[in-house]
Amino acid sequence: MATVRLDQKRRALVRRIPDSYTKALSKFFGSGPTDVEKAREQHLGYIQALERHGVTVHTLEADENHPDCMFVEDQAVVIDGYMLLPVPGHPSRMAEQPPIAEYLMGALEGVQTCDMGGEARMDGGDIIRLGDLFFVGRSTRTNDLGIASLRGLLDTLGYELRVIDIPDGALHLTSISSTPTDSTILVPEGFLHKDAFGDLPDGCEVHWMPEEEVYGCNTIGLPNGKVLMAQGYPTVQQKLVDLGLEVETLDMSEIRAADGSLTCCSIFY
Ligand code: CIR
Repeated sequence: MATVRLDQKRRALVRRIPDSYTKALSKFFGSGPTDVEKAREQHLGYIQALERHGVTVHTLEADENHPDCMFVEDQAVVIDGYMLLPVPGHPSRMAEQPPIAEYLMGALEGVQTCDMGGEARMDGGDIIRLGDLFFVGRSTRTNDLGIASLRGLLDTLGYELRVIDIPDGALHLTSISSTPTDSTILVPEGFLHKDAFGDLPDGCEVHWMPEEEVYGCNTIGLPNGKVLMAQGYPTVQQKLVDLGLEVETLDMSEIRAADGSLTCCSIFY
């Protein structure tokens, strides 16, 4: 999850892939997963990579009634000891949340939870964090009422929130960007205006990548200069190396086939 700072990335929650995964939603990167066993192998590789880099991973059981249940990022937003439970933006994904919320409430001692209500909608995949600055995508999954809920929480915490309109060709803000460090945004050409992120704090920078490497722009930055990214995006990989980061690449083909990126598969808490 992209809503904790790098130094807070010690524990992550993931969820197993159900047999029904071949029915997962897919409209952007992929035309739907076809090989559930391969997806599970790739998911295991992802978990092992997190563990190798010192992250303690807890795995929830799959839910056969919810083909997209492994994309836990969308279901809970953890920020500095608070947890916002969004109403997910796609009707088929609404009932995925209870076991995730229950686990996080148990694991996060004293966590303050905020529920979303009424017509507010949000997928956690529409949020990225750059240090103390937050960005949210206004997308087919996240509406203005959802954004207002998030803003309420961030106002309480004293953090700024900026809204970015997600173009038709993308699912979430995290589908087209990430913050591999607390001062770096990666984003592909061709999706957002050059000034979409506004003026950034001193020392922070947006790095524009080739449009065809959009999927590679979703990365997971970890403490001690480590970063995970998908295999097959050489310009993004070289950029990360040039930034002094130690890159590990993962085969994500069957996750991508369901429009899932790396960050979608975990919640850091
Ligand atoms: C969906 O369409 O909801 C899933 N197939 C993919 C969700 C990806 N999640 C994310 O970008 N945070």
